[in-house]
Amino acid sequence: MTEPINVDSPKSDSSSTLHHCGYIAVIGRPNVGKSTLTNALIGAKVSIVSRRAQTTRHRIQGVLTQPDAQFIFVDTPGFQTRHGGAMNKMMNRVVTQTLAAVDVVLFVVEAGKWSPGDQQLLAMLPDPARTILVVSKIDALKTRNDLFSFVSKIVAQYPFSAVVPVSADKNKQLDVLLSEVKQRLPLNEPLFEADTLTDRPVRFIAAEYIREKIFRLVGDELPYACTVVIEEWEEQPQRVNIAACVLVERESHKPILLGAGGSHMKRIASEARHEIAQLLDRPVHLEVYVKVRKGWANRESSLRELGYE
Ligand SMILES: Nc1nc2c(ncn2[C@@H]2O[C@H](COP(=O)(O)OP(=O)(O)OP(=O)(O)O)[C@@H](O)[C@H]2O)c(=O)[nH]1
Ligand SMILES: [Mg+2]
Repeated sequence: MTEPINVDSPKSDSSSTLHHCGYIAVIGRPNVGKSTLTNALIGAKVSIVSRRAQTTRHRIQGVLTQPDAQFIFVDTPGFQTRHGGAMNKMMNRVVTQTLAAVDVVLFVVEAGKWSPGDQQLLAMLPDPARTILVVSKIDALKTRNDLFSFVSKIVAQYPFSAVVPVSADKNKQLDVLLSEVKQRLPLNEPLFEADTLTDRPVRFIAAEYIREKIFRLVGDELPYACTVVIEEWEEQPQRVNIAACVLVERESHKPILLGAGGSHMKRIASEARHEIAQLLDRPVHLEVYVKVRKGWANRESSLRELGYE
């Protein structure tokens, strides 16, 4: 399938000499590929990715600027209702607030994998005229034959204004998606400088890169018990010195995160340092400590203090 399935596409763009600019929410249940898609659309890694559900915890804007349009994608945490707790409530709140505040909504579902979580989100979608169904990970499908029936069942329940199957990994159909989005963006002057990639400061992205390595390299529940705080950031002409602290919830988490002889933590720090150096385009000295802060994820007040919304 190479063409988008247009249910009710707007007329061809007669205002192409005018400038489009607006906010586009990227929403979906956990793990459907929202952050991978956001990064692929803007061509930079502003949002971290892992094979675990609920990797993204914040609203993160990724900005793409073209001569006649500025796309401000808003990556969001995966919406879920299975687990309670202050952190999950906060993450879901980010999704509902984002939905109410954007010009276009990309509802991302994984090709061939419809679940009750998708069904719940479908019921929360706003105005169909500004909502696009994005079917992700089409490269992972064994056969494309099932895609049409998968999509038919979804569009029977909600009148999406367009349907675009994509592969963010293989860069498939992202240009088609951008063109569908652009037609739905309001006419506005750009809000960001042309070279801006995100609304988040580099310190935030650096802390996220460290958290990503924890999500990728440490098993089980531990990643969910961790958050990363940048404690020092010293810019020197030749390099940047960074000290970061990983907060864990219990004393027993510490040795698991460190690994035998500190081996886990060495690998986490080394992979993160490499990636932060690429981001800053300068050598980086990175030290990572581990501290216990009991119940940091279960109190609204400590979440806010740690930079969660
Ligand atoms: N085959 C394939 N895998 C993908 C694609 N996009 C994402 N993935 C994989 O899907 C998993 C989840 O990707 P994320 O981008 O972190 O998903 P997410 O929706 O942001 O997840 P949360 O933030 O946890 O809600 C990772 O293992 C990705 O590598 C794709 O286009 N093709
Ligand atoms: Mg994500």
